[in-house]
Amino acid sequence: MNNPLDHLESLVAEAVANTEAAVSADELRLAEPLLIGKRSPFVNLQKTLGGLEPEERKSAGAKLQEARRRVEEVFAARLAVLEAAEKSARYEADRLVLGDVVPSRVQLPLSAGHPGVVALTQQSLEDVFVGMGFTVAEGPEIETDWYNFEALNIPPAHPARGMWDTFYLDLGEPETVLLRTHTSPTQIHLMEAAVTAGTLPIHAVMPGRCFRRDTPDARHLAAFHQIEGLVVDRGITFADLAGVIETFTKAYFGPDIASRLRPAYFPFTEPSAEFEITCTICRGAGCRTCSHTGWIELGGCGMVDPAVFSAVGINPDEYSGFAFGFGIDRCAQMRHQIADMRALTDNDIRFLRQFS
Ligand code: FA5
Repeated sequence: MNNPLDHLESLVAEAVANTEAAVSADELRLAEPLLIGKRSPFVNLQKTLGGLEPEERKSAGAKLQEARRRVEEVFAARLAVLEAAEKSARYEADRLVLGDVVPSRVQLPLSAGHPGVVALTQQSLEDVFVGMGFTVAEGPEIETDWYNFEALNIPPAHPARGMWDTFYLDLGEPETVLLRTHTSPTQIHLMEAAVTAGTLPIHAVMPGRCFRRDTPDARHLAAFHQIEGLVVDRGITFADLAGVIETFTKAYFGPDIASRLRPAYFPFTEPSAEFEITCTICRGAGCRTCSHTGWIELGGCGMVDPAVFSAVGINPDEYSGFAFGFGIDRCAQMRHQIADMRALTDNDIRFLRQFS
């Protein structure tokens, strides 16, 4: 008896040719049952396999499935092409052309908008630090694992990775490309560039957007902003760091707001500290925003760990340095006494207008 799959290849070729000949997505969808669906030759052939010996039936079944899958792939690709072409044709047809828009005779008051409170805060922070002799630099929001973690002395599987709940991107090897969880990777870019160009020392601040899988609440957002600081020079000590933090706090928040450093742990600084200021909402009395402690954590800081210097090729016997990083949204919140940080992203015009 003839093998029922003798003509399989020509059936595939015919189905592919018919699929590719379709000129509209609707035409292709209508033809689906005949090409790959219930009324297709593949389904008819499947029924004829019952007469074969069990072993033969198994291999013929697999061949048939494979052939049908090939046609299904062509079908899906053709449908995607036709749908995309129809969509752009629709957009093109909807485009407004000169003459479609008739000038209104009603005079509307036009508002040009203005920078939001976070952008304004970033500008004032930059101004304070530029006034103290820092330059301003920026780094990418998408980083590799090396810049966000490894060069900062956080190797794969290190428990400190748990300090940052990361959004990974589906690019390259799994968990190698991510949305930066802090602005600290910009320190690495800056030090690498200074080593290459031979332009050490560094006195820079680096503002920018960061991303974490944090549940938004009164003090957290999933997309927020930090400003990083880095000083690398000969003879830098912890006293320089404490002096910069204190000078900044007084310059930005005013003389009645105190700052304090508390011992903390960051893998890329040693020793490390947390930098807190008096809660400006309750003036230290305790409220919901500061979890009734009277203090708000602005950020972290410490002396650059020698392991970080080694990762970028700076000799830790010759240079020392300090780094700090704190939340710009948190600063805006404290400066303007905003009880809940989520107000920054609510787009409520009555809230936004206050900061023009
Ligand atoms: C860091 O991100 C370290 N890179 C800071 C650092 C830099 C330490 C240099 C040492 C040397 P931390 O995870 O604590 O540390 O975040 C620092 C600050 O960013 C926080 O204190 C807070 O002000 C702000 N921040 C962190 N997560 C959020 C969030 N989800 N929403 C808003 N602000 C946040």
